[in-house]
Amino acid sequence: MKLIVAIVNNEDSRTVQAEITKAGYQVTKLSTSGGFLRAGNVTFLCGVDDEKVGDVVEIINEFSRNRRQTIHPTATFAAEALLSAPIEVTVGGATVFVLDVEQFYKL
Ligand code: 2BA
Repeated sequence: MKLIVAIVNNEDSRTVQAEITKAGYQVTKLSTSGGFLRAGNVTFLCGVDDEKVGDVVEIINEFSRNRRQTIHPTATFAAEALLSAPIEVTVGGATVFVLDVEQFYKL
């Protein structure tokens, strides 16, 4: 068994969650935020049999888009504000980790 940990943009999260569920997998949604942009994102936990990992990753890939996002240092890093111009970064689609599950219980 594997645990898929997928960090997804807030704007894609409803669709990703719906599609994972529609495909018959169980998923848990956590409200998280990125360390760099300090903006909200969503982390999904999805435990699946090894042979199903590709299927779930494909769903996440299909429904997660790349976005250009601008960070305004004045709004976040007050101390460096005078020195810094806005920074544009590409966020996503999704950041996905696949972990081995040592034990799994439903008690
Ligand atoms: P954030 O940390 O808010 O990062 C948002 C985007 O900013 C990143 O997009 C990346 O393009 C850029 N970025 C992040 N750290 C940077 C840095 N030190 N210097 C320059 N640019 C930087 P993504 O790579 O698509 O990541 C989206 C979100 O996924 C991240 O939000 C974070 O919450 C999570 N994430 C990404 N890689 C991770 C990792 N290795 N471990 C844990 N979480 C990760």
